[in-house]
Amino acid sequence: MSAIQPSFLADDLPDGFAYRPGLISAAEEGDLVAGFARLDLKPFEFQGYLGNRRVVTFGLRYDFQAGALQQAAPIPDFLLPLRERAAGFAGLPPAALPHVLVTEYAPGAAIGWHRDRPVFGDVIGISFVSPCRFRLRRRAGARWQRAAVLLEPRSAYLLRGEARTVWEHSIPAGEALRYSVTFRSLKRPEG
Ligand SMILES: O=C(O)CCC(=O)C(=O)O
Repeated sequence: MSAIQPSFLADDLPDGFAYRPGLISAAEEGDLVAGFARLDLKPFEFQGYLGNRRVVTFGLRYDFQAGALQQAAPIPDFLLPLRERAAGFAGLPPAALPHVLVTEYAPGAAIGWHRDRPVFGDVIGISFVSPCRFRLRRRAGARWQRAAVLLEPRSAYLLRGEARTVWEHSIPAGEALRYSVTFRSLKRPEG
């Protein structure tokens, strides 16, 4: 495997980004990956374009055409212990994470620069099978300020605060299969 090193320096850490290696054990990872293989994953579709990753959403789903959240199939039982773990990492009750997205990145699949939809609040991502480079950037005048971190299998990251609302993130195409599970809370009403 090529040496991808975490490149955060203390000053570079986006405010609101947290990383936890080893959120789950290798045995738990194996069971979850076996569960992913039974899911009805479909190519990610955005405004008529098909992405090269496959996804399935549970709980609540963001409908890109309607621009709104809609009810999706209930979160499968086998994902509930993982949701508890993700919620504990983020300091939230599990019920505060009503949305879950399972993504399969085949070799060569990537996700481009984006911020998650504003209807969502905190974002917790858990990585499976192989590592990837998680890149972050934000505008700094005419330039981009950039940071990157290695996401190891079985690790979790949290996007909250500026890391969530100001910084964009992306994952370049990898050489090996990777899965991720993304839990999202809902944005709290202003006030
Ligand atoms: O695979 C990941 O961990 C990132 C997923 C992501 O950024 C997204 O689905 O918006």
